[in-house]
Amino acid sequence: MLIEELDILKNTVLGEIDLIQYSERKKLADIRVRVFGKNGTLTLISKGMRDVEPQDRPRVGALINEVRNAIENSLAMKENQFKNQELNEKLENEKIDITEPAKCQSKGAVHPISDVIDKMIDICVKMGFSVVEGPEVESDYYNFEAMNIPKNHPSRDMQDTFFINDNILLRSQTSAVQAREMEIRKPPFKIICPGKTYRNDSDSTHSPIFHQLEGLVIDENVSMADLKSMLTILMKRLFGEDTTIRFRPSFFPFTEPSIEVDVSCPTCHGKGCSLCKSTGMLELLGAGIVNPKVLEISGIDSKKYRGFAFGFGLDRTAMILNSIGNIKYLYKNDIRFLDQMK
Ligand code: FA5
Repeated sequence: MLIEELDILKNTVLGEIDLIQYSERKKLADIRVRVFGKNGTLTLISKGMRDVEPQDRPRVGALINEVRNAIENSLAMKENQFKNQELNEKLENEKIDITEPAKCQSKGAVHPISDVIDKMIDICVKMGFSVVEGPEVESDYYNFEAMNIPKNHPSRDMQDTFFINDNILLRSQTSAVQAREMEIRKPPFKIICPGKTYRNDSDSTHSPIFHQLEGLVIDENVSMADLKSMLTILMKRLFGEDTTIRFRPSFFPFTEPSIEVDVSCPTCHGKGCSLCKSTGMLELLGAGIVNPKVLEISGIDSKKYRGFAFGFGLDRTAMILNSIGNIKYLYKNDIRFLDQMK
């Protein structure tokens, strides 16, 4: 009876193993549990040995061993076969084509405004300037009053300012650092301050957020000639020796006399276009001899010291250097535009 059972078990299980395909390989583990597990068929048959007549036990025992070995071998062979198949499949899928060209990581580029700031700092530091920073959220005092622009002064209209409250604002000019530095430094000194500035302005050459670079030189004998020659050297180093530069008289309450400086238009190169409003030139900066009143407000002896100051528009400098026709491109974060800056 037991011998018959063992025979049937052996034949059915071996037949089953034989039919298992690679895609069903999990079935091998099921069979192992079903036959050799705690309550597996062969385990239970082995337990039944105690009911076998003693004279039959060696024969039945040998048969149990034979069936166990046959099933074990068949399982092991199939498992081995599937393992090899799995390995081959892996090797096939992970094949590396060493002749395939490498995938290059696309590299970013320095933003045109950061590039201009770096270039300006480099030129100015070589001229002996120190670089300082000032707060973008500024008090009315440093932005206006210390710059000789009292409350209700009409020149405040020229800088349409974002006020946070009556006394706090987003700085409309880096000139705010002038008074801060004059309060803490002893003349003579030369500083520049690059940074963000804010005004309620928007067209092809004006942006509500823009960048300026302030320069301030305080010494005993400084003149308009020093300012003009310093600016000429700076601009020629920046834009090239053959750049057309135009100095015009202007007005700022904190400089007297005051000038504005223009450079040939990046789009039409002086011929006249919509960007430069047909003038052929683009206004780049304001400058002048520091008004003695400003020196006095910040505690500097205006009888002994004089100074000159300038405030570059860095966005327009970037536009000129890269022939950019609209200031908005600098703030759009358009990869196609930024890619051209590499
Ligand atoms: C001033 O801001 C003065 N503080 C400059 C100055 C400093 C004069 C020291 C004398 C002594 P103005 O408002 O003209 O001046 O601005 C200076 C430059 O900033 C402009 O020539 C222009 O290049 C740039 N600029 C002004 N407003 C904007 C704007 N909304 N968007 C982009 N650039 C601007």
